[in-house]
Amino acid sequence: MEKILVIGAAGQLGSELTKSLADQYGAEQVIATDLNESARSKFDFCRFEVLNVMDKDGLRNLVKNENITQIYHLAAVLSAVGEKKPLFAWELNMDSLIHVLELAKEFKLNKVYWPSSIAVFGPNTPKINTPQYCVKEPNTVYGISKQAGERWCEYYFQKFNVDVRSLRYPGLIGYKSLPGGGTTDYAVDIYHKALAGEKFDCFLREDTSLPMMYMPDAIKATLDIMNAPREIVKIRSSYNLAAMNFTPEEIYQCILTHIPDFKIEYNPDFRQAIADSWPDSIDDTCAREDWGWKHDYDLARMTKDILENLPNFKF
Ligand code: AKB
Repeated sequence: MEKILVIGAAGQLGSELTKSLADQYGAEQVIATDLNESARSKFDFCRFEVLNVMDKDGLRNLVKNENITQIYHLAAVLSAVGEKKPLFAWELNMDSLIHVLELAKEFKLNKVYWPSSIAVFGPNTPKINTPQYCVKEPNTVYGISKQAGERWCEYYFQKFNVDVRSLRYPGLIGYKSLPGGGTTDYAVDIYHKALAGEKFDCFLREDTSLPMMYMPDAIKATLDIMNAPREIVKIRSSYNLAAMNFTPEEIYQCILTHIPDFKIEYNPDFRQAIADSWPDSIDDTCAREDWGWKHDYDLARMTKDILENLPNFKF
């Protein structure tokens, strides 16, 4: 029987993924962990433990004592915060991954999931329909850590037979938790401001196109790749993954069709340079062909869903 450990469970992805894992494997088979005790209230449906992923011994004890068979390692410092605290971001993102891969090797875990990002791409990457294999050269610490992490994942798979699987997420948009520290987060905040009847101050230029994905699609992709038979997961660094691309002006116009008096102002800050170094759109043919990836949500469908559901959601 599988026993699942989710690290960084209270984050934007983890909050929703942990529930799906509890639904799939049974609540008693899932342990959610996070740095902060205050996250406990989010996990009334499964066990919760406070865990600092940098606490190598604490992590090892949990894996050993609980007979963990799969780890979802979601803890990371994202792009915008990473630029403010580069050495901290590098240390946390890299050391924690190595701890997890080492434990997977030592305890012969069945599977490991680790998210990568479109941040692995950089200014010399082809911007339109960015291919799976191309020049990367990321210029953010977050991107550098994700690129190095991808190489480590492939290395542990090749050398030590660790079954690690990974996706290069685009900007993830969900309404069930607030994001923190990313460049694509504007596309979450904008819905909160629109529903609060406030003007939105956008930190990116109106014409900045970025790859994005609605959270239900991200959860589906994660479960699909983790449930896929080992032999069809051919890429062991990380798969390109795509759903939609839009600019701040396009998401604004889409919200306007529901909330006609919503106002926006553009005041680009340091995050513009980060966004400018990332692709406009992603070619995810490998994910579609290898394990049957298919997205459900475009901008219009996502916007309708968020505007209908966000007002009823309690944080
Ligand atoms: C960020 O903006 O840093 C993240 C990402 C694209 O990985 N959402």
